Amino acid sequence: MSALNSADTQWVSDGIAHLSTLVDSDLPGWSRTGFSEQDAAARDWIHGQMRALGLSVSTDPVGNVIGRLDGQDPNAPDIVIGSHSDTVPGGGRFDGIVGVVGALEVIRMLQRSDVRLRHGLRVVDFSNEEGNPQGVKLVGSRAVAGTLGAQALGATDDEGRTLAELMAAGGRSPEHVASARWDRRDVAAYLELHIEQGPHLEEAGASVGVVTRVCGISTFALEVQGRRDHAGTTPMATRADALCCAADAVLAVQRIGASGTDTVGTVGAVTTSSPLTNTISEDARVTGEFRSPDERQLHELQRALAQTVPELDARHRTRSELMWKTDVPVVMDEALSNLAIAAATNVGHQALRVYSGATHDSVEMSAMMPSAMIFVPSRAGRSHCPEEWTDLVDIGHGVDVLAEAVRLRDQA
Ligand code: HGY
Ligand code: MN
Ligand code: MN
Ligand code: MN
Repeated sequence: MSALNSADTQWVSDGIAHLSTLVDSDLPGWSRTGFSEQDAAARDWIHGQMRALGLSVSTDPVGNVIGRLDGQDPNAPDIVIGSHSDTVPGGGRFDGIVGVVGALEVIRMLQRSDVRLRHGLRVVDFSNEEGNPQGVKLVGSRAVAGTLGAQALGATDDEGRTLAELMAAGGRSPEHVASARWDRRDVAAYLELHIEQGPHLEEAGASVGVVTRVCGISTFALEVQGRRDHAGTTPMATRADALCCAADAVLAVQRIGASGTDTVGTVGAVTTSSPLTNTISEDARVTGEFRSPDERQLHELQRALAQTVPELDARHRTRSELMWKTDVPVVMDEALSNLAIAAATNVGHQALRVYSGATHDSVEMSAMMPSAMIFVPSRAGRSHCPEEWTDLVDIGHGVDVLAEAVRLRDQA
């Protein structure tokens, strides 16, 4: 049994509801993209909530909002909890947000229960976990881990705007990214509460999950070079139609993504510089990704697409170039995950071990300290869409487990 009283689910619900009003009404769903004015407003609100809870609060140069509750032992490294409050465009109300508001409620539970931790406790709302038009994910947690370098800050979108320019336009100071980096000697363990965003907990009837590993992601861009010709006069048998080659590549990604265990393949966009019906497309760009919880399988998927592209070029008389960026799967810390499972037991839940098909800030935190994740179910396994939903009672269970895991880790 835990020494902590249960989460105040009404307060958590009110917090989630308030954040769902800080969105871009021009976009569908609940949209609060990184470095937008809505993102800044949400981070200001979270900064204020942390201050109201008596935490020492700072917002770093990339927009991470960090609150800290002193521990009894000033020499003990901090325990870290948190997630992200930004969303994908057209996203939902719970992805990341449950972990941020839930972490604030953990502070309130400790205060209500008059429990004083030995370790300091940091609560973090990581900046821009979801990525941006420049294609860089986990921006805030990478800055904290020291892996947000010049190449990432210089990444450009289709109009040539860099990530650093996007950040500066959002009121951040990318030129000071180095000062966002934490010293790993100051932190002891990271615990993140997050919605599963998949179907496994709901299918198993489990109220709580503990994550074994976070999927690896291989992101690709396929540049296809065809030949510009007249659409009316060029025989079908002699064309070098870049868009037709791209279309075959899209279907190949779907086929290859379905070829392994727990593997997925997704195309985000197909673009061409000549979107004309009276001219055969001379170029096409296909962007997408493969994911797998298993690194060997992830490389298998990459190899399969790399082998398919020359066949497509032969069929369409095109020339293609395939470029990759791969983040390998990350295994969550075994001891901390076992502690999270014990915490779930203490508060009356049997946690199910599941892998995460989504990536998370815990990937970057894993490079700095032992990290573990607690999942709560997603209705119909849906996320990154307006239909994203998690019942408040499940969110409350997740917060109870997170709080108890903090208490257990503090005593470890
Ligand atoms: O892509 C992801 O899995 C994360 O939600 N950004
Ligand atoms: Mn998320
Ligand atoms: Mn997400
Ligand atoms: Mn994520």
